[in-house]
Amino acid sequence: MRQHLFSLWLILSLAFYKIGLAQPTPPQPVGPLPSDNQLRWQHMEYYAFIHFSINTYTDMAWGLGNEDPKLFNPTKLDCRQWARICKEAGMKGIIFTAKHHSGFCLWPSKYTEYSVKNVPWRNGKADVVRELADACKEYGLKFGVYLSPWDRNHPDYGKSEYITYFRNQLTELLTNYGDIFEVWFDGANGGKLQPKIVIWNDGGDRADLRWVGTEAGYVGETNWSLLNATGDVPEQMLRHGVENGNAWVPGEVNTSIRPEWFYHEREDRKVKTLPQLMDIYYHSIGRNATLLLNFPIMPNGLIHEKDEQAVQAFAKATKEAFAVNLARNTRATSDQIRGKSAIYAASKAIDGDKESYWATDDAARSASLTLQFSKLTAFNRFLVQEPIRLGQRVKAFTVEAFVDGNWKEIAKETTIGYKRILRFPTVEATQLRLNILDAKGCPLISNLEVYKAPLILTPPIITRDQAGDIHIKSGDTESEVYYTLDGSTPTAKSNQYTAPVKTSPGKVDLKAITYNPFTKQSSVVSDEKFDIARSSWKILSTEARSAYQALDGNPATSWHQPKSQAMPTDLVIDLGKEETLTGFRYLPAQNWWEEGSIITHYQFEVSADNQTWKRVSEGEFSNIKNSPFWQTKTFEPTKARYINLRALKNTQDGSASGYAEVDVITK
Ligand code: FUL
Repeated sequence: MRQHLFSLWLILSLAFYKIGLAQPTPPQPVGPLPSDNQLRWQHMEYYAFIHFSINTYTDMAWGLGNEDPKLFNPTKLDCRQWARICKEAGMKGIIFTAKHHSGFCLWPSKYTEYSVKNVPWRNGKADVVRELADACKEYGLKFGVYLSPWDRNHPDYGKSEYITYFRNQLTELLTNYGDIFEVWFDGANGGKLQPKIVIWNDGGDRADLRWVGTEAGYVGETNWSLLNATGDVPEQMLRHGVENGNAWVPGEVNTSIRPEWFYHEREDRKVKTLPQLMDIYYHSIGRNATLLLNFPIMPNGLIHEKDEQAVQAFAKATKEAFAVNLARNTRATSDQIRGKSAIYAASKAIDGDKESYWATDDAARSASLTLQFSKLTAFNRFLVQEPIRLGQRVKAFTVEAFVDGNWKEIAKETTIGYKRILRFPTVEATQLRLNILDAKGCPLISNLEVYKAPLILTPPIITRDQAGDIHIKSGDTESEVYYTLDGSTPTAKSNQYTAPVKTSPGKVDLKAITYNPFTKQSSVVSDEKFDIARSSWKILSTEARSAYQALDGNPATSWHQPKSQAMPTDLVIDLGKEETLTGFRYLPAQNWWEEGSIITHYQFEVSADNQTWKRVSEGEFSNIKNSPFWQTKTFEPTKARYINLRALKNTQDGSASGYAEVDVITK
């Protein structure tokens, strides 16, 4: 059969050659190239992470490995609920924490006693990995596993025997649960492989995709799917890839729908808002990466309804944003067409067929393509794709709109890759032009789309300064801000924010919205609960005025301990009067890598007289390096006037710990 096709091709080519209609040769790939598995994975675009383990029951970010298995008791476990939510949200698969750092296995592994087989729940007969694999099959989702190399329970961890244990576990997961599309080997605590690089195919001996160096939900605007896949990869390279890298290692953006990966009731008010999720979408899928969005499972075994609502709203909004492709009815032209052949015409970029593409001659490194609208058209989104099976090529491009008889630049960008989506203020134009300014080979474009997405108002940001005054910042210049202090939902009839709100020194619950008076549109509600004001607090352990940046309510400003100071370091504060304390909160310096580091291990002490101290809490701020968010620690109610947050260890030995904010929780 093959031979016949070949002969047919030969005869036809010769015939065309004779009559002068020879087709140009197809463009040569510009390597490195993705494998079929990597292409399949890239097309998935959006899939879920699920974090659930023994530490769900101890309210911790990382289990210690000594938690009693009896705690594991998901009385309402329903993996079909998880799968339904993911499916309805448009996700293509689920990756599950089969074993997190505690070492507790959610399947009855033959190789350890620390698993679901030793819990009273369901008489030790449960296998959560199985239930989820089955639910995924039922809902047509792909299934993947997270298997932590770091194991805080296993006595052999760190010894060579552990490798056998780990291999055995991996074999169990990869042989007993059907098709697995991705395996996550987390790099925490120096897991033996490259940090966060995941391997996902059936026999690959190298990493197939990469962590993007942050858990905050974005990858760099410049994002090459290439890396030099040897040795340690610095964070900057994870964020941007490497233009001339020697391997195809595309980025995967992983982030949680709440601040942390595991469920904490206190985060029920911190589920990401629609504008936050939309930003994540444009900063991941819109920047040549995939999006792995996490749901924490509650102790009862279910996804919280607020998380479900958030992900549904997100699905609805992306559907609305990309509902009508305005490029479809345009005329696409270019004066640079490979061999002047119809096969590579500009129209191939808007024909809806992702296999066909507009191509230029081999020598070209820059080229332009114009879309002509049939009438004046308003738009604010531009989507562009390269046929990456022939390599990622484009290094620089601009987008222009033809407005009132002139070309106006609306975007100037770098890489494209599998998919790039640009957001810009709405323009009204009769034409749009894509100018590729530089590329690693002749430019090829497989798809162009243009949209007018509905505007979504950004909710305001609420902070409270040391004096106790509340500041509210609108997310939108044309909009007004309204707020309430009585717990009710704000509307355009509530108090309008014009200047900082003076409050009494006690606790405050402030809710606010952004409101656009022209469109009468409101944002979702921002809700901040503040503890007592810090107006009479005094820092005793240092004379430095700048230390008060840790109390100024502004997460962007921070104070670092002096570099010369040896660990442990103290931050002693006089609260001004006796309070009944039930916990404390620490927000690490947000730019910590610039000036020093942040605390990973702490002690918290309280005193009535600044003489005799009592330790009320000590431990670790797990995962703080990758997720530098608010850390909350609670303890038995204690009366005290003085507090000391002592840093025992930080992210980088020998460097100064940084504090963006320190706060207390009172009864
Ligand atoms: C991190 C882990 O330490 C977190 O707990 C979480 O699993 C995240 C996805 O990766 O490195």
